[in-house]
Amino acid sequence: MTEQTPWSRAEFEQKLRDMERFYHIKHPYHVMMHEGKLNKKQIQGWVANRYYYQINIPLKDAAIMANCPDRDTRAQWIQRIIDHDGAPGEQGGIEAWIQLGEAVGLSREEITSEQHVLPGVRFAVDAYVNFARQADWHEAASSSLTELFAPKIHQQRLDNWPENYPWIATNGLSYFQNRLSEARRDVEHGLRITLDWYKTRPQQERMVDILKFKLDILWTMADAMHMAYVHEMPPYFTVES
Ligand code: AHQ
Repeated sequence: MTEQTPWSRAEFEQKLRDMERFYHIKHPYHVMMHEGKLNKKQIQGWVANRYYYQINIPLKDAAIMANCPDRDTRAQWIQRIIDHDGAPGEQGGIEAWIQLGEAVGLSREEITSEQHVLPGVRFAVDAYVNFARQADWHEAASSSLTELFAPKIHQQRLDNWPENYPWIATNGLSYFQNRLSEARRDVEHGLRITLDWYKTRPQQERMVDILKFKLDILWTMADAMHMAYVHEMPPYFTVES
């Protein structure tokens, strides 16, 4: 069978943007969050579990850099680590996430202990970090492109949390505010790497599969939280303690 002709650069980008239909903004947990239907425990559970995702992003990005021989790419990619870990003496995204945790009523120790992290969340996040460690660096870089769709979900939280969750101190929302610009900048770089790298049609189709893998990670994290905090069926809920 003859190989299909590659998509043009514009067609390829559109194929990636069409994957938005699978983004976790559509997950019932995030729909309930958007509609103001989550209670304090469910919000706290989400923040405590997403902490594990946030502290693993710098490890994921460092894995990409460790596999990347291109100095210019590394010089730009390192900003992602700085955004999360913070420049020396500055608060970074992880610290801002802990601030969000305190704003929703969790203690710093409760967040950083990872005591609330659900197995399903841990497995999904670890799958992302392990993919970044083992995959070609271009593929690992491309997998960050779920952030094509992130500004919308961050803006949603900024727009409706103050009204839907007035009990959350607004200084906790600074993480989402910062990600608006950081995500847009990261996507510009990640998209350029991606559109330049995948040339043949099979390679382009592979990239769509990689993006779906990352979308699966985000959806699975929300699934674990939905089972535990909405259906009140956390792991081993049927086992007598
Ligand atoms: O806060 C998020 C973040 O720092 C990142 C890094 C990026 C990546 O490298 O995969 N993806 C990402 C995302 C963050 N927040 C998620 C949200 O819904 O709050 C969205 C998520 C993403 O779309 O991948």
